[in-house]
Amino acid sequence: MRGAGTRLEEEKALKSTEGPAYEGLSGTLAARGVDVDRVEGRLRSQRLETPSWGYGDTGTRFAVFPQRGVPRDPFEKVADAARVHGLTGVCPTVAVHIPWDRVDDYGELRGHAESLGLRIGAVNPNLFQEPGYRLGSVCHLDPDVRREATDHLLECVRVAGEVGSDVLSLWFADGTNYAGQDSFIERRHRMVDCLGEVYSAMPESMRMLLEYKPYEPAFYHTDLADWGAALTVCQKLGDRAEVLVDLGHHAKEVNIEYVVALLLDEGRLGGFHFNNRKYGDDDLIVGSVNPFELFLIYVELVGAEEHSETRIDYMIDQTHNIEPKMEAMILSVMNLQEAYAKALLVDRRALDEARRAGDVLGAHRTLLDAYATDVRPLCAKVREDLGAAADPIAAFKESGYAEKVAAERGEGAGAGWS
Ligand code: AOS
Ligand code: ZN
Ligand code: ZN
Ligand code: ZN
Repeated sequence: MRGAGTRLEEEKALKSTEGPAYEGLSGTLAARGVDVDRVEGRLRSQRLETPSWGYGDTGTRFAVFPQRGVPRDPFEKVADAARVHGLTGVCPTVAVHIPWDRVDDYGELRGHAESLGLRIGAVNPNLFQEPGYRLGSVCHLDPDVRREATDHLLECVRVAGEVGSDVLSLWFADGTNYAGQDSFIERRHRMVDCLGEVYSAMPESMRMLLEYKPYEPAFYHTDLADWGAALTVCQKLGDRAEVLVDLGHHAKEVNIEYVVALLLDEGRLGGFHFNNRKYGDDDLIVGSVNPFELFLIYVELVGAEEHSETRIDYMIDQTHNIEPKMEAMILSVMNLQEAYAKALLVDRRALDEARRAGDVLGAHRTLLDAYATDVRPLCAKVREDLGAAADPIAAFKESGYAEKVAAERGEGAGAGWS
């Protein structure tokens, strides 16, 4: 029992902004030549967008396990997202999905969000649920189906205007299941035509993000299978079309941090869908399987931040099937804060010197030194400075919010996913 008590106290100290943990860390960092104020400033300016669909009941094709207290409508999803922002301090926007978040009055949804200190972020169309899309949406061989798909995208451009968003975030389930089923190239031309129409309809201030995925739901080929397919379509559309990287959307061996660096260098990295996976597009909590990969992605992002101001939308794309949804979201946000913090601690000068000297392992160890730093007290301090919670999960549990909404909402409703 005594051991457990001590461990709990240690845990508590690590998450507290007072006492030896924070003092010790900031002292050590300062001794290492880190400008702690600057790092904290960067951490305070981090922005992460949470997805409305991550708050509702989702599932796999095998089952959906309903949880008490999940939101019954888009207004309640926004309320949960606002609570996550209140606890973490860095999630001021929530992505919406049409039709799952379709409402009669988008101005009202916007007003509701703003009254809770939140804004609506990316608008995500849905071109994968309707029976008419069996053979594709914007790539379908039938012009009537393509018309319907394009009209839905145009509807989402209008919705974005009404909710005050400037991002249209597109993912297509389009693809084929059998070799020979359709022409790769004709399908690509159909997509470019439809997207060209949508791009022209977007106001100057709006950006289009194109998300790629190698497989699923299509099993033979996907029409935007990888970063190259997405990038070249963006280049055809114009400067305001950029690539979105979802961490679950790569073949197993793909070096995602390299893809990130490459898109940054092309000036076409538009955004992320953060999540984590073990096998497929698992949409698990960010950093739960491969935190080192997440850190390495942030190392590239921090490197680029030094000399460019390009806008990147950092979004979470998760579906929580067995875990409590808000706690899962909060943990993802904390893991993203920690990954960013560690990347900010990389000794860039030492890294550069080691690279120039051809010191392979010196360079590698420079990254390991930053990664091995326990940044939790630093992140807790930053959250507290933002008026959020030093320990957001404990604060969430103590607040009784989950019990309160469970009583109010009862069984809730699905995110729209089935
Ligand atoms: C699907 O696999 C993609 O990750 C989508 O970005 C997303 O999960 C879906 O569009 C929900 O809106
Ligand atoms: Zn995604
Ligand atoms: Zn996905
Ligand atoms: Zn995913």
